Amino acid sequence: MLEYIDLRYRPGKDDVVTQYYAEPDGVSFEKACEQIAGESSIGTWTAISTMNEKIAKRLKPHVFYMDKKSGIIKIAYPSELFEFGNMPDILSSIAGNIFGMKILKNLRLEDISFPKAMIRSFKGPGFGVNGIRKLVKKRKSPLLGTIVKPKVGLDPEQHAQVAYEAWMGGLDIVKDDENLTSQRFNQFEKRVDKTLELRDKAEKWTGEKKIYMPNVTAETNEMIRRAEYVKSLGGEYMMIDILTVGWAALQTMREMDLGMVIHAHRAMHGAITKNPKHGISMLTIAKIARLIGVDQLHIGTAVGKMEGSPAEIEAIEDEIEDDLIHPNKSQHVLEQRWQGVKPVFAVASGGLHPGLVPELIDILGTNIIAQFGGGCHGHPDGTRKGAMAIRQAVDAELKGIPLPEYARTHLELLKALHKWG
Ligand code: CAP
Ligand code: MG
Repeated sequence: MLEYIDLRYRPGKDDVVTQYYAEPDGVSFEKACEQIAGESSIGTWTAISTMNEKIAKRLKPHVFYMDKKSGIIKIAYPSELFEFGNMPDILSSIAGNIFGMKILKNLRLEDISFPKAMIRSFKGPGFGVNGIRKLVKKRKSPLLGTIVKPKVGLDPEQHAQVAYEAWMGGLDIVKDDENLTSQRFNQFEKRVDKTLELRDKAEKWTGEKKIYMPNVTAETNEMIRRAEYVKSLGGEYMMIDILTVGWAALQTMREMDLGMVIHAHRAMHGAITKNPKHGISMLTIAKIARLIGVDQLHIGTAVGKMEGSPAEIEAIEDEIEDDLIHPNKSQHVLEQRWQGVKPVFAVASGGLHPGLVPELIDILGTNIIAQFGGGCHGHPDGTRKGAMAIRQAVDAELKGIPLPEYARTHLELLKALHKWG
């Protein structure tokens, strides 16, 4: 009989460590812990004749912490259990069958910590925060962007024109929406041609670096083809809906080493992260995305239309940006030493408008990419003025001037505040 619970065990440097929240259904908490540890590693529902002491000794996990009251369990898995550099394999173990076991009412993977050697088996971000700041030529202030709206519906010319207006109004970045790929009325290649053409024009007129992030999300080979197309036209970025394409596809895009920045949109994360008792935390998803190697990741806004408490979002931001070893600083559940893996740029997007800028910067700081969709194109005087209002709000905040005061001499901001508060 295998026994996984060992509260005296201390995780070693080669262990993968996970933290779960678990609610048993009809069994004791101890039994639930045993089953979670077993099903996610070498066990099954009953003792088996094919198991032997040798396998068990080498590969068995240890439940080294459990607290019935809070439902928290921590498990250390020997890293030999997993194929390095293979994220689907790792997740099929520690985030696989266990979510479907009848003996659990709820189960949530709250956090995960990877050992150094496993971290090294993934590429990590190619650019990271510093690489992107160098590319955009903005050293300190937040990078400002918009999402072309309506999400889907414009043709390539209209799309490019909206992008142009946003750049001319002062934004650094324009991106496609998560559900715009290559629709019949807005084909990928045509859109990229037109939009990059107007990007060049906007750069010429403004003297500023302008970024376009085309959504390459598709079947993997098609995604590669689209990314290569963007690169052939002088585009530096690709946007990927990382959860709908899947981790293996994302990993392929990173391993291709195209020398392009990867912007990670997290569409569908709510299906996995939203229930606080079940699923996988956004923190865990963010760690996996960083390990595979996205450069920018949507983490929520704390103040906008989407899910996520300020504390949770700050913790995720800290985690994806932490490239140093701060043994005591971590607010996270499990400490992970990233050892030189580049930090990821945090993207705040969803329901943002100029009036929310002070609160946003107060919570997340200035080392963020802030994106305004409706909060740009919904401006009473259109996209360009909307972009101007956003830039004015950020300028005011960086100068320490209250928005209503700054708006007295900045009409675009005044109109935005009037509309959205
Ligand atoms: C923002 C956005 C983003 C969501 C995603 C949108 O537009 O482009 O996809 O915010 O949320 O379509 O809604 P708005 P998250 O500025 O018009 O809201 O970053 O939390 O995953
Ligand atoms: Mg969107």
